Amino acid sequence: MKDVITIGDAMITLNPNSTGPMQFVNGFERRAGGAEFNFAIGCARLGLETGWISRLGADEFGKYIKKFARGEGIDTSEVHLLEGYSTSLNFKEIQANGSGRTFYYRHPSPTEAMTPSSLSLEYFQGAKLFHMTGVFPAVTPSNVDVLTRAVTLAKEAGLKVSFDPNIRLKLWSAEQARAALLPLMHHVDLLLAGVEELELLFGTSDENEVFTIAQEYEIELVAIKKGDEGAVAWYKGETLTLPAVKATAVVDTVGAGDGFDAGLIYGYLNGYSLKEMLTFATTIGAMVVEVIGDNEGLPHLDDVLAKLGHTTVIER
Ligand code: KDG
Repeated sequence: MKDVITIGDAMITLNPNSTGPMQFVNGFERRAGGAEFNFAIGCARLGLETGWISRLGADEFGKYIKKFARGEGIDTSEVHLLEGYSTSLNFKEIQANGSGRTFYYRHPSPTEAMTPSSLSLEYFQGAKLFHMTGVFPAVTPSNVDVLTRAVTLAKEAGLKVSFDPNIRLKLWSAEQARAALLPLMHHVDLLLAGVEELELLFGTSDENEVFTIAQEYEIELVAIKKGDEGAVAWYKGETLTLPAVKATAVVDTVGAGDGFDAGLIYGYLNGYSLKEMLTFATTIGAMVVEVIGDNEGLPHLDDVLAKLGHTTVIER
């Protein structure tokens, strides 16, 4: 029985082997990434039974990504390799401080072959939570209808719905994002967003205003991710602000938000208190930025428990 289901594109990620402007990078390492794919890996490493719905090209890269997901223990029965499509690519630029830019080669994305009827109610039945992000509908306009169908099926099957807007302005405009994402907000139980995304969606990132808007949408939990300033969350009438967990070294910030989401949802599904949930999520976010790659730093459950001082690691 699955705990968590998500839907999204995945890409071969080309990680630069030197920092600085991408046009001067001479070598890249082949890895894999994609917001929802990273999230699925994060959940699986924490021990959640995770299903990922996607389409990849029937090429060497598609085969690699599907095997990678399977190797992480993710259910890939709804990941199909399609002839006539190339698996998407993502070239990364990384600055010396770990921040960076992304250069996508994902048009057309194999996920554009999906239609609402590609989804079945059975796949959602028995699961606990459906996680969606703003990347999947941004990749191709027809994915908005697919996502709407997915969230409708999830609700019909009684799942909670979590949503990370993950707004990528390289993929669509702010207006397009608002038009597609705001109608989905009525289905959302957990909103996990960055400050700029809240500004873009709601016209404010003021915490009290955001929490009031969330109540109008009947959202149960809101977590605002503030990067190195930590996070603030609101749940069952309680508001909590936590400082960022200090990373030993910030080498690559991509994927931290996906790790945060996986951690928060792990805590939510395991009945954690707000403080425990947010601590777990921010700790994972900090662990991700210490490792190069979009998902290589996503920890296993034991690693997080050790980092939080709940267990000890025997190294030799
Ligand atoms: O959240 C991490 C993702 O941003 C990265 O793995 C790939 O940019 C990406 C995307 O659009 O999914």
